[in-house]
Amino acid sequence: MISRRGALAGMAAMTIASSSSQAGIIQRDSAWWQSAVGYQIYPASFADSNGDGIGDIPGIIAKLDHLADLGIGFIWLSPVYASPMVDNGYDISDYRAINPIFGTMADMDRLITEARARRIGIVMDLVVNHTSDQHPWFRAARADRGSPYRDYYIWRDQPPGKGTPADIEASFGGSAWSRDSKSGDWYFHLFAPQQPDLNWTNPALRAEVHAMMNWWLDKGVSGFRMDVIDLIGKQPENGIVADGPELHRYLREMHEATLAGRDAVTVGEAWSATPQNAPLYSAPDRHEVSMVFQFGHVTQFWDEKLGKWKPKPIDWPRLKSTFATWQGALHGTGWNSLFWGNHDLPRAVSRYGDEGKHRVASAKALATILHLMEGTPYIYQGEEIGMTNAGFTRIDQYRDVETLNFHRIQLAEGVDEAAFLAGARANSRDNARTPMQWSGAANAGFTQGTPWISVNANYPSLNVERDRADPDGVFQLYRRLIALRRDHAVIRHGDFRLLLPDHPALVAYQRRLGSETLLVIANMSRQAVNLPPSGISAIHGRDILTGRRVSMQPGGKFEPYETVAIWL
Ligand code: TEU
Ligand code: CA
Repeated sequence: MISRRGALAGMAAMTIASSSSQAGIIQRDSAWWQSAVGYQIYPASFADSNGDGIGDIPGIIAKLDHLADLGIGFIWLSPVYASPMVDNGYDISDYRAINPIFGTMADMDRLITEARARRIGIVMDLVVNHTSDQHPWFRAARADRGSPYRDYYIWRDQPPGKGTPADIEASFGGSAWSRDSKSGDWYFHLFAPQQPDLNWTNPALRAEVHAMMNWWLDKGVSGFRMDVIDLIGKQPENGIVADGPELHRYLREMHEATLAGRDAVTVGEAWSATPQNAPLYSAPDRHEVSMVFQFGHVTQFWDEKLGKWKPKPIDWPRLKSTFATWQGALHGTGWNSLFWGNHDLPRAVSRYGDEGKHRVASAKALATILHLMEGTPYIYQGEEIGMTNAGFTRIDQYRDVETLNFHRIQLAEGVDEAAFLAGARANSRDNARTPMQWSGAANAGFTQGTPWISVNANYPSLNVERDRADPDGVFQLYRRLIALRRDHAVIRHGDFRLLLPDHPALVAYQRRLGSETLLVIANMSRQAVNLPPSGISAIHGRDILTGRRVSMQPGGKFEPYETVAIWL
């Protein structure tokens, strides 16, 4: 077992990667990605270097010092590959080329090198559930029924209807089967029609994906975030989409062919993951992925019928219980990921905190309760300064294919436009895709040109320059949280006990490892609340994040979003 000042403290991905740690020590001696914090970059919205209004790789390179100061260990880079951009790069037409709007392969190589010089790894987005319909494989597949690439995709000669194969809906609306005008057959796509699904039952396709992954790993990337990886075992003919019977076999085969013997990090996006099956992905001795992104805490507040377009208010006792279940399920059996937001989700502070008067306090409280749990935390760009939802009020402000599709579909089904726009304002993916707010300069310092999507109007007061200058700002708090995780094994590996489970506003838990116990309490509401008479005894000590003295008896008062983290 490693000491409180972990042996790996301060070491970065690259240093450790070169010493290639063994799977056997992962549970207690931290793997580099168990002490590190990830940071997601959505390239189009991060930093524009050439004034075309779209963020790019040179823009990212120019901002690496900001991320190095924050202390992150790796960047999850959303897709920068060649793409017609129907789904902002999640529709790839060449896995080994960079989209010219983002830069060149030389820029990409420079990003890897410059990041490594700052001890930051680059984790690529691996989008292999589907390709773009412009990928040469799909072009060949539609041009010729006899092409070897035909079977890289999923076809049928009957229109969707009653009977077999089962009818399945696409995630972006409409049927998952579209008719190919060239061959006249129907092909399968779980997302947009321009994103045909790959046929993972085909071993040649799987081998191509493995070769491509090795090509990137050999270039020096530190791992992959695997887009909708729980869908690759689908069996449309049997109505099976997520978590298919061959899924884990494919993941083990992929690991064996690409990751084995390398010290990379992998995180599979798995909307279907449950506390029961999540350990199957990340148990170290199964050799599949390091961890999954699971969405229990997100989807539990979606409407049964209208889904994300009719979100429910956050119910903290339910949310706390979900976190506690996941903490327990993966402790010692696998590894968790921790996140509030990403490029598909609303801004954390808008969804779970207070984007108004208590914006800074609630952003800090959210950061604290998330980062002091067990797992690898991920920060979505802008979260480190408490950026808020877009605040769009008209459909023409949106760019996201999912939002635009569902606007059309739901209005046709009779949903009132104001109701849809209210849902989109709360939950559209574009909430997190407005440009990064760097400064109070024009366009928040994101671009010299016209941004591809509007900058949030609050940028003059909410930007990196201002927040970083504030010792009590959001950025400085994130910095401390990241450093604490690196330095304290109890944060990485301690067990988790939820306290005050039924309290409507206080989030309270204990982490314990050996003789060390950390107590975390946060008031996640806009009202002051009192510490209940039982459940937690008197709290005395120095807050590990602010250094202030805390001395409180049961009955003591917590101000809105006040947070305490102390050693017991
Ligand atoms: O997201 C998976 C996915 O299912 C989301 O589209 C999600 O269902 C939706 O936002 C919820 O309403 C991944 C990527 O993160 C996303 O950006 C891509 O659009 C999608 O896969 C297809 O590649
Ligand atoms: Ca640009």
